[in-house]
Amino acid sequence: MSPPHSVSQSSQGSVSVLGLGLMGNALARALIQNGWKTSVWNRTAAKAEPIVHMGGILAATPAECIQASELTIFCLLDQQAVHEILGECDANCGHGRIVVDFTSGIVSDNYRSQQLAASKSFSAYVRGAIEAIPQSIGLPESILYYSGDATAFKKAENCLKVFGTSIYLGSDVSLASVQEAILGTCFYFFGVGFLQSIALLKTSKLWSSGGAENFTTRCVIPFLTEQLPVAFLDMAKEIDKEDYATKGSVVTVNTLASSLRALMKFNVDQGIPTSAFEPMLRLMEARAEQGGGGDGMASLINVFGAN
Ligand code: FVH
Repeated sequence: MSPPHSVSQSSQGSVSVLGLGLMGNALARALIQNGWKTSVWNRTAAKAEPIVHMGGILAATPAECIQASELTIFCLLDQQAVHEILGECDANCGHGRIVVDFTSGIVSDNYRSQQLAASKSFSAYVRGAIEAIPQSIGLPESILYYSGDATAFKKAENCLKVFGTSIYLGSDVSLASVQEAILGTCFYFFGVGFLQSIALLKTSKLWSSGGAENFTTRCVIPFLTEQLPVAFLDMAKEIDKEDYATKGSVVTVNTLASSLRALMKFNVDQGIPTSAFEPMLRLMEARAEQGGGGDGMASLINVFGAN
């Protein structure tokens, strides 16, 4: 019996995926479903079984996987894994091939990976950053940022578009990592705020009316999509202008700190820990110590020392 999407049905070129964790798996699936002849390698070979069942070709070693295609995709846990794999390849392994690396890492890791890829004869190293969850790979809402050699990105773009919407940031290979870190920072802080609010909901008399999903749909999503964008855009404009004077129309840091303390008290009263609030309170106190208690919330940017 043929697998649902057999390799013989491949209508596009060939591509290799190294790393079949949650995200690598989603990438390999999208490639196979879009007709790409897909070779795969994973340290734990058993994880490749569903992909092989769909028509993926299992390589025995990273080098064998890389050499099966002109385009290599890395989607590994961390840059150390990328360095280990590239380090073990022979000097000609990547000859004329492009590598697109979706593995998270810091700026210096990317330069190291770029260097290592060049030393293994890859023609270019492109860094990709995925702003999506594995389940949304393949949808246009899935945004993927790229940085590195522009010609290589152009060549790979026809393949990369199967993952979602591609945005090229520029030739410095680290730009996609920076973008990933910036949006990741937003995600984790929104995440903690969301979970804190649901914890509060669960202790309250509102909890009976339909659970977290209902509350999220009715209240949290409209708040995030309709109210927060206005407030955040206003703050962004103030940061660009470096003008934080409230002119009587914007709430001050001192007032916000007072509201925040009241909110913390409310949470404590409901039996919910408030450690997640403390960094924000410390920022406000530090701004007040700088003499900026009468400025707007955007002025807290000065406390980060990112001027
Ligand atoms: N999942 C997501 O939503 C996020 C979206 C934003 C970007 N991240 C980054 O993508 C990289 C991969 O993430 P993942 O979700 O696929 O991660 P895991 O499911 O944990 O899979 C990790 C794979 O890496 C392999 N691996 C780990 N260490 C090594 C090593 N030393 N040598 C070779 N392979 C290694 C691991 O293999 P195995 O454990 O199955 O044998 C998995 O294939 C990541 O950078 C995110 O930050 C995803």
